[in-house]
Amino acid sequence: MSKYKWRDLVDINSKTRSHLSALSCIAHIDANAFFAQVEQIRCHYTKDDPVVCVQWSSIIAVSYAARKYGITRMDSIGDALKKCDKLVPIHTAVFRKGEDFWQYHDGCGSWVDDEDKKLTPENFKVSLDPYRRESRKILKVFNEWCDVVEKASVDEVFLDLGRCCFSMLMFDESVHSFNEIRRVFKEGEYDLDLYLPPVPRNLDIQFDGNVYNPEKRSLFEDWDDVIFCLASILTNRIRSNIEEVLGYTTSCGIARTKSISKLASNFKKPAAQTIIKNSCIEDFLDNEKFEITSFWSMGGITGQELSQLLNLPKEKTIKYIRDSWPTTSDELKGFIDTKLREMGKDRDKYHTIDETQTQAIADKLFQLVRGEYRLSVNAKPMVKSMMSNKNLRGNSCKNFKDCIAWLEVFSGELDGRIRELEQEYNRLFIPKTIAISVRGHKFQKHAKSSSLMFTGSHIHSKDFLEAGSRLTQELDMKFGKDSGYYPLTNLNMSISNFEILEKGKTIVDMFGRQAQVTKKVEPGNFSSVESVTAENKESLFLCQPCDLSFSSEEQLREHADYHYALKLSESLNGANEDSKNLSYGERRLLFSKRKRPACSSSKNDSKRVKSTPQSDIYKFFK
Ligand code: DCP
Ligand code: CA
Repeated sequence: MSKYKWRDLVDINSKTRSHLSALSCIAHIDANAFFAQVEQIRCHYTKDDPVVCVQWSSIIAVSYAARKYGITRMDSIGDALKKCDKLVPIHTAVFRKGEDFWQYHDGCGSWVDDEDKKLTPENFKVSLDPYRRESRKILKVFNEWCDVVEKASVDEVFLDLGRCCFSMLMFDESVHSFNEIRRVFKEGEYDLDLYLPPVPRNLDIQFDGNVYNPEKRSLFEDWDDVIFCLASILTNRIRSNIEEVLGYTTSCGIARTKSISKLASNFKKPAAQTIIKNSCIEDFLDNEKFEITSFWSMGGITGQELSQLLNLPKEKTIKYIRDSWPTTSDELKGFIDTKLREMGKDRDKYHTIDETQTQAIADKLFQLVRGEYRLSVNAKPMVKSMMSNKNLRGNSCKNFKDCIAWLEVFSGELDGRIRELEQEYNRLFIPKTIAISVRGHKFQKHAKSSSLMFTGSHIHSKDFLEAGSRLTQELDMKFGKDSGYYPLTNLNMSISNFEILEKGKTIVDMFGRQAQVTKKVEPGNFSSVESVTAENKESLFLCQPCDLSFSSEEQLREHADYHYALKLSESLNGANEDSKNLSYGERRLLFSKRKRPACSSSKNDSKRVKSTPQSDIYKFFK
């Protein structure tokens, strides 16, 4: 018999609960040497050409071909050229002081002898726009394959593969080994609290990638391994798709939590995937020289302070924590509380830990060291503000006129980033506030902000430039004569307080509570905007077929899960004409003679709903 229950399996099909299921399955996928790959592909080099991406004289990304020469990000471009004379350095795109657009200047850079071809920070500003563009293209491919994707940074994502694996296990006709569990599920002969049947022998599926398995455990001990195997097949397809369409290689980790999958994707690079079976988590954490500080979020000062507080040894800290506090996180919390109390006044030197957080810290640590720290895969929060910033060197900003030349650059960059957001979300983004901040050469800071006014349907770089120049002039008049002001050492422009206007017709509030959303509006006619504030937003969480409203997005999503489960059940058992899970089109297709009014509300039992099979729509849904 399996050690997992039907509930564990059914839960991985839920968008909200999958990460909490004992059968959860998460992938972390990270592009290899990302900026270097972008430049390699843009300039038509091959993967064997030792490309490095350069910013001024620093290397910011090293292709795997260049890594073979021992080149790292720590090397200056001069040092790297000494290690490999065939090196292909490519500078990032740059804005020129006084221009509001970025450009590549291929063949130019600090390593070129010709003085006219050097790109200097005095006259240029780096643009990362090309990498964000490529990142968006990659993200689009992920979204085509998986409906729970979190963009973790410019070149990495987490995927919650629960739903995809569930559907491969139950419905994928190219997978043959699971007839029995499919039959039981299809006929509804299961109880959520019962254990799953044993995994069939002689499975006809194989892991794609490297299964981390130093102890030579059986590959398919239980259903978790089956799920991970299906996941590995899927991520291999997704990654191949990205490589075919866009050219980028990636590395992938598959495990039951985000933190373990991230360690796994980093384990073997480039173009590889590593699977950490649940039974191998401790082997992986203990044998591969990971420390508590290896976990994302534990790398900085938090990890250091915790190491001191818990008197951790120099090595094998993960195992040490697991063995020292073996049963519950309460023991760990007790230990931390006692230590903090004992420390008395000295406690102030711990910046990241105070007694209100010890429960949360203890829980997190206790779970992390066991590969049980379960975070959900979430869409990234909406940006709340944007900044274009320049650290200024020497005399590159010695008067008001120079400031305006940099403001041109900032306006162009912010304009480009607003356009990016608009494309990504198919909305109009209108920042309502603009701020300018400066740092003089004696490092005093001054800032000024105002509301942003503009005419026309879109906000443009000239609007940023106008408003920014006004603020900069005010600062100049007030402080410009001070001895510590010019030349400035930093200047930046930021925009915030976005109003987000819908262009399309969808009424779904895609941003949750994070931003103010304004419904349907014609560009140019902002006065008739209907604002949806937190108070009246409740009506947005509406299930139209049921005519039920919910007080939170979370509740609505759970309700949607119920619909999904019902739909799945009906797809297997046949649907009633009054099913609220059929769209108008599906209903017409299946029951075309009579029309029905919108469904009435019914009691929803979270268990399987019995429905009289009226029409076998199994095939239809598939
Ligand atoms: N980056 C940067 N400066 C840093 C770290 C990263 O400019 N100190 C940029 C360049 C990288 C990109 O971010 O290409 C992604 O960072 P990663 O840490 O993922 O590194 P790479 O993708 O370059 O390499 P790897 O294959 O090891 O992931
Ligand atoms: Ca990377």
